[in-house]
Amino acid sequence: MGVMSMRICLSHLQLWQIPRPKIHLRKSRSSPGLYASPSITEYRSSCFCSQQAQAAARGVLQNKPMVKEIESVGAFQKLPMVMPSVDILSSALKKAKRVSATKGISNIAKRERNKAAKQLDALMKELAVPLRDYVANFPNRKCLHPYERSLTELTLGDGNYEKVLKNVDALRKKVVSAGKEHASLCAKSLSKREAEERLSEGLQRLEEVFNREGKAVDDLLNIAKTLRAMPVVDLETPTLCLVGAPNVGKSSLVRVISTGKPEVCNYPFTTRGILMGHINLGYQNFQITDTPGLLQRRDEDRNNLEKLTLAVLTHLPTAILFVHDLSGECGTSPSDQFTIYKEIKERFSDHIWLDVVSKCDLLQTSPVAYVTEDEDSEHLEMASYRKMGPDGAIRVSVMNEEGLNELKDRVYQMLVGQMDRIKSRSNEDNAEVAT
Ligand SMILES: Nc1nc2c(ncn2[C@@H]2O[C@H](COP(=O)(O)OP(=O)(O)OP(=O)(O)O)[C@@H](O)[C@H]2O)c(=O)[nH]1
Ligand SMILES: [Mg+2]
Repeated sequence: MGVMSMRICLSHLQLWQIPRPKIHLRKSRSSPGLYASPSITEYRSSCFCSQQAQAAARGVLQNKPMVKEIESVGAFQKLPMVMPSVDILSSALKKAKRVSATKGISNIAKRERNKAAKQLDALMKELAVPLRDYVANFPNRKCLHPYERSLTELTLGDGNYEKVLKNVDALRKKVVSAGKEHASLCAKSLSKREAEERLSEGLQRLEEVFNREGKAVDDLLNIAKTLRAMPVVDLETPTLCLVGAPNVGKSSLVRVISTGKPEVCNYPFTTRGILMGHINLGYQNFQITDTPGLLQRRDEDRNNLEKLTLAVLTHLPTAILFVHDLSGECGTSPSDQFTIYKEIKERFSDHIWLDVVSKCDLLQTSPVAYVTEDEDSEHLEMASYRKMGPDGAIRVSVMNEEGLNELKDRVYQMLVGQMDRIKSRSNEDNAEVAT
């Protein structure tokens, strides 16, 4: 298919970003349906019986996987809907207060203590059951696809996911214990008045417990919201990932090779998250991701934005479009970009790869030399890199449109190559299953 005849349209963009105060970021429309992945492995059945739920809950809390390792993504889109703690409490109180005494008890004191015990029991269950279900139905982080596991760590902080689930379960236990204690006191009341007083004490105590520690539920609600907003990626769809130092022109190229409109600005780390786009080429679907820039430094010193880029490259089968800016404009010297490039290339040597020298409108005479560059360097590879980029790199400019058609052609070839890899991998998997 000729590139000119291709209809490249980014029909959907999803962006997850680490917030930076004061800077307005455009967020594109989302339509998660477009990403429905046929390959998503169910990690839990839609109907969870109570025993299964409890077993799974124990698994989460003891950090033990209850099911086999999940090899696909999409878990965040299946997280249970969590109700705000105030809503759980007010709905539970309403339901509990509607509970009446068992029919046929004629003794007033007996009837009253029966009603009081039943109301407290109902309140305890109305509060505890949703908490138990949340703990059971949030997946064990160890069962997540490694990409989603990394996102959880980078977004929520290490261990916070489990910590919040533990707090929710601790609240559930306190509710159950307080509920049982007060229901049993009610059942022992000797008069109508005593039963009424014990009921009121019990309701108050359960309310206090829930109000004091209900924040755990709200924390869980926020976790679910954050995770659900993460970009959805389909592992069976070929994906192109733009990588390079900050400010080299990655997002500008995404805007050119698709109709996606990530923000472009002349400062580093404009892109603050993984932007996932969807490209339609004729009848074929491809994905494109724009990532935050990488600096030349050790992994331990990298910020979460850089870690996010590395998580994509490590865990998703993407083709890489590595962008080099030799113009001196981006703020990272060519020699530093060379070091980053060598490191990333070595680490991800098995990925389908294309090098692009960007902003070539600024390179028409000769590349701008950095004062820090050693012009007499004997390092030939480096010297050649400074002028031309890596061997085989194509030169492009979004300003004067130089090289863009070749770029689109090459991107298409890469994505088709990626598609072949996905197919042959899935054939191998099928063959393995058959033997
Ligand atoms: N002259 C020229 N400027 C360009 C070209 N491509 C991008 N730029 C400029 O370079 C700057 C950075 O572009 P972005 O596309 O935001 O770069 P990025 O790599 O996505 O940056 P981060 O998201 O911060 O890592 C912007 O000011 C662009 O206008 C080009 O081909 N020629
Ligand atoms: Mg960008």
